[in-house]
Amino acid sequence: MKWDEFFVTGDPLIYGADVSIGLTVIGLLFYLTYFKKWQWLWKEWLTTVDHKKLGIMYIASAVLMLFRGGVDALLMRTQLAVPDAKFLDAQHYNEIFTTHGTIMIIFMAMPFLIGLINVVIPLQIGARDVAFPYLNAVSFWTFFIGAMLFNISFVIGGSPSAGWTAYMPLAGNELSPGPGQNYYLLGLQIAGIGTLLTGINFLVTILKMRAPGMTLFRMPMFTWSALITMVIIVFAFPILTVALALMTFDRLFGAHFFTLQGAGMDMLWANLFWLWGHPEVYIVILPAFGMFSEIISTFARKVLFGYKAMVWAMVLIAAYSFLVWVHHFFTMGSGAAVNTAFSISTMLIGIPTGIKIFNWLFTMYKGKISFTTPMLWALGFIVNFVVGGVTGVMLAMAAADYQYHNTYFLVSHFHYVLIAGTVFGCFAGLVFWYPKMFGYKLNERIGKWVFWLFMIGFNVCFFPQYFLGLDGMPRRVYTYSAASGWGDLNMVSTVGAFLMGIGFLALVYNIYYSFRYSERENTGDSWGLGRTLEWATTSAVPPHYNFAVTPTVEGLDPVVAIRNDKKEVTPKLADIKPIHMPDNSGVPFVMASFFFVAGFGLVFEWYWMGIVGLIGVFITLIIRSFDKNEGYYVSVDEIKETERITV
Ligand code: HEM
Ligand SMILES: [Cu+2]
Repeated sequence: MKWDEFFVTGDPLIYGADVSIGLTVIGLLFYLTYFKKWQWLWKEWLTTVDHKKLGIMYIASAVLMLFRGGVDALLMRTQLAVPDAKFLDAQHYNEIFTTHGTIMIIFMAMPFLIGLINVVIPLQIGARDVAFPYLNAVSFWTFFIGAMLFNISFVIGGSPSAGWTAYMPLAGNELSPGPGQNYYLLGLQIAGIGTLLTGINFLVTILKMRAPGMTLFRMPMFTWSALITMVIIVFAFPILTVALALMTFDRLFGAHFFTLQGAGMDMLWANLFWLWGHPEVYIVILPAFGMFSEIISTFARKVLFGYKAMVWAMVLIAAYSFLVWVHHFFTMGSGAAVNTAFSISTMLIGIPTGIKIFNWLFTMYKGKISFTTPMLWALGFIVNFVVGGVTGVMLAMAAADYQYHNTYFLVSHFHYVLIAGTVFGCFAGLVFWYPKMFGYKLNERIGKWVFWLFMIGFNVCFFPQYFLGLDGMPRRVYTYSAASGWGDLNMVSTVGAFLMGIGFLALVYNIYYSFRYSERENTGDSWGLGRTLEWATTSAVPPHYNFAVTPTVEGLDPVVAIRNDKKEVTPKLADIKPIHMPDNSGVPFVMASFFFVAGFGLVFEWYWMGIVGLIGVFITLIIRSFDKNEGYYVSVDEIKETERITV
């Protein structure tokens, strides 16, 4: 391979990216060295096993990925703003919609939610940490390294361009030669290991580590949503793992699982992909449902309406999510009987989803509502998500789907559910729990600007796309003719997209502004309305052991009971006992780095490098299994010291 094949060349946009990546790296190295931050970085972050810090790193990475995916989106919208535009060529456009979709789902939405789950769930169930803190660090680093591997594709070797769905035979060697598609396979594979481990870890954490008294039906709704999501992950991700491995064999070793020759079956990929892919869309929506439940009941100052119905609705959604995958390819020849069955199963999902919507509405009914930023996101969610859900049911009618399929109508549907559901949820959760993570709130006034810019921008961007779709504009085309008459609505849509971009910048500015100017808090219940245990820690930012004394739970919404009875939250000194905590470890970071080496080697089919990387991974596994370290105890004196400072 020659150097000019190794580095992507020939495009001014890419050279711009090269320069800015170079400058950022130099800037970071300089900052870390000049301010002597290396040791801090290693000790506090790279080797941490604390769920709160890992959560914060997940969220920070997700925001970075939101930026990358967002730039992709704006590039596409710029190209589509006017007919016959020449801003991007067809190949470049294909690459951008592929990386956009993949990054947003796998490296933005999921990590954002998993980050919030990491920060909040152990606190919400009154646990010290997750069941397997070390494994949690492995999860984070494999996700992060997988994301980085995927992300460098656009400057080194070239991006994948077969769509986030990577349909065969398009994604095969003949039609997608070169390293691009390999990046997709290996980036997702490595990150997927992390996700699967997260699934197992939180499943055990939620089932086994709840505070005394917290029965299953006393769990906060966010915890329920996380539990059910983890079950979906544990069943769905192995399918992706296997499918990716098979396609890797096809591309690297000339196997014929999905190829057109050699008795391969291209539709097998489509089935495996969506057998994972549809549950995946529920993996990224259920935690958002959970967060909105908490936020709505908090700011309406009311017990969540229909708690049990909410739980069973999520259980049903999770079960159905494995029974509907064929609705993604009604048009690919399954026949009337199969289509009918999947059409019905898909529509059934609307029932539990509708139940949840009504429960949120009834929770607010006659409530004394505070219109804080998290609550605004929740209200925006309810209105817009219904639009997404209803158009989903329209798509579920197999016969009608022949019209909508692969048009902008579909594009609009899934953005209405993914943005108004998942992204609004992530923003709501971020604002809601920000004081728990950092000890101060995000500025509410700027926060409301973010909400309105983003909400209005979102509707301006995506609502016209329903009509473009009905008018026949196909998705994944890089341009269209003036004669099509699609120019005006496309221009409107692009304006909306840039409004959302401004909304995102306002969010980033808010993070900076609040860091500088927000009032620091020392109460554990920052909003004054908290209901669940994370608001019962004595300080705004919980110490690494979370609770000085493990709380006992007597019903739903324990913090409301504490507030109403004016009970003392401060732990009684006599109850404090030494606390067992795990030690930090650098092994997960090193293991993930070896995964990167292995992945990079396989992407370029440099097998020696792949083998070196995998041997490295294996050695880190061995090292870990001989590690006799059993953690340490936080002494009673130290706990007293910490609690006195923060109370
Ligand atoms: C009321 C519930 C829903 C129904 C009935 C529904 C139905 C459908 C149908 C039938 C399709 C395929 C249409 C086609 O390709 O022609 C589809 C696509 C899609 N849906 Fe939904 N959906 C629902 C909720 C959701 C949710 C909650 C999410 C994610 C948070 C979601 C994300 C997506 C995505 C990403 C695609 C298309 C992916 C692609 O082809 O690239 N949907 N939906
Ligand atoms: Cu689906």
